[in-house]
Amino acid sequence: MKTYSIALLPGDGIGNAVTEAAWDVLQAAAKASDFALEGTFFPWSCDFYKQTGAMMPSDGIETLRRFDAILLGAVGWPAEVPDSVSLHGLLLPIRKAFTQYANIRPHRLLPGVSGPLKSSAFDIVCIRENTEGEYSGAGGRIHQGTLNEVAIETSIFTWKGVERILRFGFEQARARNGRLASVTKSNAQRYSMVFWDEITQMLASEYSDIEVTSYHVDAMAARMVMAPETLDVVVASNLFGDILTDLGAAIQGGLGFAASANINPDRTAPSMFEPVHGSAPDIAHLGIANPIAAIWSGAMMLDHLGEKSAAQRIMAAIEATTGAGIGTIPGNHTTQTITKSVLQTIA
Ligand code: GGG
Repeated sequence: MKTYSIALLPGDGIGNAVTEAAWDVLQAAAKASDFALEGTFFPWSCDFYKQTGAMMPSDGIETLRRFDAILLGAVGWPAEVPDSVSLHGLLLPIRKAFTQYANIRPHRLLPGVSGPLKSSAFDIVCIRENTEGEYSGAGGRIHQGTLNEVAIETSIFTWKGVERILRFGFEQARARNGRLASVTKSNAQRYSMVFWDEITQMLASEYSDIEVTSYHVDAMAARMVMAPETLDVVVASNLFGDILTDLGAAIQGGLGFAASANINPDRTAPSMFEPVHGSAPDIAHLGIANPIAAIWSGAMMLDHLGEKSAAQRIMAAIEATTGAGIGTIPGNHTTQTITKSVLQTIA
């Protein structure tokens, strides 16, 4: 029987409950489709940081490299570890080390979920650049703690990095409805974002079958609210993609429904799958975290591993669950009830 080895990193807060839920569903889908998933749990988190002084061991990246994929919950416990430490200590290094340069985030309404917009007929895939740009980590502070303090955070945009994410976006558009929206702020940011626009134009002539529109990020934010049905594939830098996909999550009913895949398209290292949401300390011990985003991310993992019918089986079970009104309104159902409903439909 084909067996996939999966690294499980639940992380912090609700990451634990939603990863457990997603793992139960993935196991059920694997069983129903005649393959196996072998999970190895890693306790790398803010708790781990408090015990060891690091978010993961020094050989953490090499340890993860041997897995077929990584399933991650959420990272962050700001009351005890600064978010800048936890994010740069676990999530961002994994994305960079494994060249997971494409972060895919689907935004559509699941059956039974009412979003906040009048328009419900949207189906957007945001492609967020995931390894450089504004989250490169290049910068520093001098004269810290004095009135002469200076802080610099430099965005890094490389030809290679920009071209490959745009190509990925063009290919996604080709596989979908043939429309690509490229997002920058090239009126204000006249170096990096003009560079991005120029590479978009260069590729547009190569992908003449794709309808390409360039938007400024502020205009895109408005469009995602006012006319989301006009969008198909949206490609953006690391920071802009991060922000726009929280907006995407909002229009699809909330962060409990927003799934994501950090993909290494060349398959030279494992890809990582995680819900868009964070650790949600405010509800972490209430048992009401919505596991649907994590389960959907798990379905994206199976799709990436080539187990398409198992992935579709999970999506059908999610849709049957929300279609029956389970998990559609925050706090109305427990994590356990929602998971049980998805599991019942898969079996
Ligand atoms: N689900 C992963 C998680 O904890 N996300 C919180 C977050 O702020 N992530 C930042 C990012 O996606 O770059």
